[in-house]
Amino acid sequence: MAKQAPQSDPAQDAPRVGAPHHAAAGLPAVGHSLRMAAEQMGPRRTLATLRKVNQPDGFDCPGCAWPEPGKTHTAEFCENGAKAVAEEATERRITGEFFAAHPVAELAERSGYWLGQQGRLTEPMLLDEGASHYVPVSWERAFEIVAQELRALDTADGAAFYTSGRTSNEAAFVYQLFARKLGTNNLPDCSNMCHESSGSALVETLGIGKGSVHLKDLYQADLIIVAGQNPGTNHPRMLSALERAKRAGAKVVSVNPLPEAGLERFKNPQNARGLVGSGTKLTDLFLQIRLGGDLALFRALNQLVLAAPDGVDRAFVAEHCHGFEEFAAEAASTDRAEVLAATGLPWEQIEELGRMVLSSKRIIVCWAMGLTQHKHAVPTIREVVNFLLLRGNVGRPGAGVCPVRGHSNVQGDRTMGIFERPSAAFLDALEREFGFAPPREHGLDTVDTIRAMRDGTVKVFFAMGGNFVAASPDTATTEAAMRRCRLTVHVSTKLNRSHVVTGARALILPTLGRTDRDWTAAGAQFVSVEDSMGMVHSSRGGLRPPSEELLSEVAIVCRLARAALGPQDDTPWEEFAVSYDTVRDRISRVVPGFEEFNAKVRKPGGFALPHGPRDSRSFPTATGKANFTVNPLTAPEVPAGRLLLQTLRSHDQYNTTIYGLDDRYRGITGGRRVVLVNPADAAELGLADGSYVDLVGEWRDGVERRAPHFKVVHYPVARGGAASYYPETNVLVPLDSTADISNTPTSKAVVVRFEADSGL
Ligand SMILES: Nc1nc2c(c(=O)[nH]1)N[C@H]1C(S)=C(S)[C@@H](COP(=O)(O)OP(=O)(O)OC[C@H]3O[C@@H](n4cnc5c(=O)[nH]c(N)nc54)[C@H](O)[C@@H]3O)O[C@H]1N2
Ligand SMILES: Nc1nc2c(c(=O)[nH]1)N[C@H]1C(S)=C(S)[C@@H](COP(=O)(O)OP(=O)(O)OC[C@H]3O[C@@H](n4cnc5c(=O)[nH]c(N)nc54)[C@H](O)[C@@H]3O)O[C@H]1N2
Ligand SMILES: [Mo]
Repeated sequence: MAKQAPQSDPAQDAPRVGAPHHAAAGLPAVGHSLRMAAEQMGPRRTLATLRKVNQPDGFDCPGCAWPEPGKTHTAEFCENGAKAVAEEATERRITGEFFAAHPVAELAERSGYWLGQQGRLTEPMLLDEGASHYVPVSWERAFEIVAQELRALDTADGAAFYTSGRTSNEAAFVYQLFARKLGTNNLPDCSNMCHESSGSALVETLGIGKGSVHLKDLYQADLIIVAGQNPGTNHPRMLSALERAKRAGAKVVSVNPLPEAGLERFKNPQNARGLVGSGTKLTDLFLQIRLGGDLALFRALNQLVLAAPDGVDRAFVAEHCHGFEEFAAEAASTDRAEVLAATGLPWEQIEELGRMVLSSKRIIVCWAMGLTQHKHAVPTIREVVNFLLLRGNVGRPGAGVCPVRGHSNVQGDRTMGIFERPSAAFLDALEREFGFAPPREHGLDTVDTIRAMRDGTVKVFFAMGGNFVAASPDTATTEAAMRRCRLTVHVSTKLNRSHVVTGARALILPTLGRTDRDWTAAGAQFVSVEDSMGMVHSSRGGLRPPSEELLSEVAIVCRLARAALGPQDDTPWEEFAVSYDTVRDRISRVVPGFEEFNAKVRKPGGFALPHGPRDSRSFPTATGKANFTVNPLTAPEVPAGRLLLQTLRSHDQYNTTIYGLDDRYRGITGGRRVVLVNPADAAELGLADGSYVDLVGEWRDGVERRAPHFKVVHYPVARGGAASYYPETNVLVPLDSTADISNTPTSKAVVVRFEADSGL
C-alpha cells in the first residue's frame, strides 16, 4: 500500500503529553489566539480584522456556524474563530514563482500543515497534461479549459461539482444553477460527510432538516443535553450561551466518551471573572458513554418516560404526532442488559438523567459528529426526536432539536440547492424562474462521487472550496480516484493536498475569502450566510485582497458558466457577476423564506427563515404530522482484541487545515500522531503509555488500511473505544463503511487492531 504524505511533518511530530485540562477558554485562550493571529497578520491588521468579526458592518466568522447573539459585543469571536480568520487574512503569499520552484511531485510529499502555511493563493494556475509544474494561466484560458473538458463528456453526469460549506448563499445559488443548466445534479458537498444523518432523520420525522431552536431558546431551557459534540474546541461561542443558560437555571448534561474540558468548566474571556477566576461549571451530569451507545441511551430514556405516570405529553402526541403506538411498543420492550452493554453506563446514571428529564418542562438536545458519523446515525437521531416528541419538546420556547452545524455556511448552501437529491418543489421553482428543464434524476453524493471517479464515470471534478482528498474517507482509494480524472479544478483560498493529487490536468482558481473586500464594476458587494439556527445575515469583508488577480466565487462561477454554456444561454451571468443584488432577486423568487431578500438582508442582524415545526407546530412530513419512528436497538460490534476508533478534531485545526501541533485542552502538545486509549484497555492489549504502534483498520473487504507510527496515550476515554485525529486517520475509514440512509462515512466507528510500529 502506498504511504500517504502525513498531515504534519514527521520530523516535527513528537507529541508530548501532559494532564488534560478541566476548563476551557479564559486568559490563555485569548493570548494564544492573538499570538497566532499576529504571527500571520502582524499587529495592526490583527486588530483591524478581529474588530470586524461578526459585527453588523463586518464579516461572518469563517470558523463555525454558531449564531451571533443579537446584541453585539466589542469582540464577538473566540479563540478558534480568531485562528480561522488569521489563517485567511495572513500576509503570506503564494505566487507563480513558488510553483516554478516546487514541482507537484515534491509538493505531494509535503504535509498538509506545510502546504497551508505557505500563504494565500494569488493567481490562477494550470497543471497541464504530463507537466511537472503548475504554471500561471489567464482566467479566460482557465475557463476555456474547463469548458472544453465539460464539452468532451458524453453526458453532464460525467462531471461532479463539490462544495465545502464556506461558500456564500449567492455563490452557492449560481453554482447549483450552472450545474443544473449543464444537466447534472451531481452536487456532492461536505454535508454528506457531516450532518447528512441529521438532515435525513429530521426531514423524515419533523419535515425539515434543520434545527428548531434559536439562541433565546437555550436561555429558556430547563435541560440541555449535549451529545457527541465538543463545543470548547469546535463551537467555543456556544459555551457563552451555555453559561447564560445555566445562570437562568438550566441544567446541562454532556454525553461523550471523552471528558471534554470545554464542557466541564468555562472561563468566559469576555468578563473579568472568566479571565482570572475559576469560571462556570457547565456540566451537571456527565455520561461517559461508549462510542455508538447513544441510540441505546435514548431508547432507555424513552422507556423511563413512557413508564412514568405523567411522562408523556398526551395532548401533544394526540394532536401533532403519528406512529406513537408502534414506537411505544418497541421502546417499552427495551432490554436493560442490552442498554448497559451498548452504553457502558451504570443504570443509576441513566435513571438520574431520567429524573432530570421528568422534572424538566423544556428540553433541548444538541449534537454534532459524535452522533452523525456512525452506521446507525440516522436511527440514533430519530430516537432523539422520539425523545423530544414524547414530552412535547418541539415547537415551544426553550425546547427542540439543535444539530450544531460545522462550516459557517453549510446550512445556507443546502438551502440554496446544493444537494444531489433536490426536492421537486425546488426544481419546479428553478424551472419557472429560469425557463429551463433541470435534470430530475438524483445526482451523486460525496461517497458515490469517489466511486464514480474510481470507476471512470466521473471525469471532471470541480470543487468550490474544501480539501476533498484529505477530508474524504479511505485516502488511498480517494486519491487514486482523483488521479483517474481528466480534469480536477479547485476554487480555493489556500494551498492544500487536493491541489497536488490531481487528474490528468488540474487548475487552481484562487478566490476571495470572507475577510476580503469585494469590489465589482457595480461597487462594493456583500454576500450572505445562514447560521445553524436558520438566521440569514450579510457578510462584508474589509481587507485588501491578497492580489488584484483574485475573483470572487460568484464571479468565477458566472464566467465559467458563460464559457461552458455559450453566448446563447439566456441567464444574465455577466449581470450576476457584478451585482449580487440581482442574484438575490432570483433567490427571493426561488427559495421559500427569502421573499424581499435584498431588503431583509440589509437589516442589522438579518432575518429568520421560517421553520414550520418551531413556528406553528406544523410538520411538512409525508403524514402531515411529526412522526414517531421505530428504531431497533443496535450498537457497533467490536471483535476481541480490537478497539473502536473515532477520528476527531484537535484544538489546533480547522478540519483539514492544521494551525499548530497542540491540543491544549487534552494536554497534548507538539504532535498529532497520537491514539488515546483507556488504561484498562491498554493493559489488556499490551499497549504501554508512550509506546508507538501502527493502527490497522479492519473491514469486511479484507483490504489492509494502515496508519503507521502513532504514540499511545493513556487517557480517560470510555472503555472499548480509542480516539485519533482526522485527517491523519482517514486512510483507515473504508469508503463503503457508511451510515444507513445518509451514506455518511462512519468516521466515529472504525474497528482497529494495533501492530508493531513500522515507522513513517
Ligand atoms: N476550531 C474548529 N472548529 C470547528 C471545526 C474544526 O475542525 N476546528 N470543524 C467544524 C465542522 S465542519 C464541524 S462538523 C464541527 C464538528 O464539531 P464536533 O462534532 O464537536 O467535532 P469532533 O471533533 O468530530 O468531535 C466529536 C465529539 O463527539 C464525541 N463522540 C464521538 N463519538 C461519539 C459517540 O458515539 N457518542 C457520543 N455521545 N459522543 C461521541 C467525541 O468524543 C467528540 O467530543 O465543528 C466545526 N467547528
Ligand atoms: N475522518 C474524518 N473525516 C472527516 C470528518 C471527521 O470527523 N473525521 N469530518 C467531516 C466533516 S464534518 C467535514 S465538514 C468535512 C470537511 O471537508 P472540506 O470542507 O472539504 O474541508 P476543509 O478542510 O474545511 O477545507 C479547507 C480548504 O478550503 C479552502 N477554503 C477556505 N476558505 C475558503 C473560501 O472562502 N472559499 C473557497 N473557495 N475555499 C476556501 C482552503 O483552500 C482550505 O484548504 O470533512 C469530513 N471528514
Ligand atoms: Mo462538518
